[in-house]
Amino acid sequence: MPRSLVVAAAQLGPIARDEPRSSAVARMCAMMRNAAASGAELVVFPELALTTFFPRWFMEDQVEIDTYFETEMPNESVQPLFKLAVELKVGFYLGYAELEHEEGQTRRFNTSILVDRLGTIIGKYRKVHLPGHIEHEPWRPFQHLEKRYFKSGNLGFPVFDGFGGRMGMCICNDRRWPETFRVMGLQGVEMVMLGYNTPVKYPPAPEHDHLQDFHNRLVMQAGAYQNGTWVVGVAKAGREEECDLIGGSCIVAPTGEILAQCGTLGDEVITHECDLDRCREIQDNIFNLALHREPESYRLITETKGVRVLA
Ligand code: CDV
Repeated sequence: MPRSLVVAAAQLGPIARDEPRSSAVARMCAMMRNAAASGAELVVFPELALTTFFPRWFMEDQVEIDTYFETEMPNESVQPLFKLAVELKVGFYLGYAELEHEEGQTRRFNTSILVDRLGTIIGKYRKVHLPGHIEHEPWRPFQHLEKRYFKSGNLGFPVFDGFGGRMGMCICNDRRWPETFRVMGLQGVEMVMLGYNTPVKYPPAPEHDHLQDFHNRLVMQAGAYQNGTWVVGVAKAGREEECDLIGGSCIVAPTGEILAQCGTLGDEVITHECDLDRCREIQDNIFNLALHREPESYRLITETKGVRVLA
């Protein structure tokens, strides 16, 4: 008997700056219904799915900044999504901005949660790789201030038992780093869910703008294959407040093949029946980590942050 999991990638089109959370949640509920009608047991939504991608604006007023954050989860705004999930018996991955009071400090993270089919939060991840800059850089056509508004995640890359398999999460820029997938691969991950907001334009290197979709697929397919895991990557797409975001949400097999992909830049649901046992094809063979890895030769990876010329 294959260990089958029908997963849905629920891509969101743009969310306006003044669009209330109730509207974003209603759009996600509609997609969840659609996914459930196609047999989905798990729905993956994008990064920062409740609001517009606010790090594109420089803000100094902390009260204004905090309007984009959630102080508890679930809360009143997202309650309809949790309620519907229980009704439909569908789990979900959701990205949001988290404001947390911990150890006497207020901290802000770019977070995702995994909710099971009973509406219980069974996993939390906080984005580790924060792209962009801290200060206002007026030369840019739009800002990318994740380093200003968030702290780097303090939970590592945990993997959770759920949906009949080993489930992992990461967020947007994390997918570009092989370390992200390998740390989860070393915990036997079988499905990595990730949401992203990726502008078509990358102002520091505009010569790469035409490669954005290619790089998106490249890193997700490599992460899947090199760790023998399913990858479900989900965009917030389209023209959001004058900023074009790529789409290309997709479901990638452990072989690195894309088996389903969105074709629009709007709200769109795709599904695929994933056999989690297919991870064995890769994890027991070409990437049998226990058999073939040579960690002694990789010590530099954890000893050094930047480039160190050895000789
Ligand atoms: N939200 C992101 O993390 N976006 C980055 C962009 C800025 C390069 C990404 O890696 O897609």
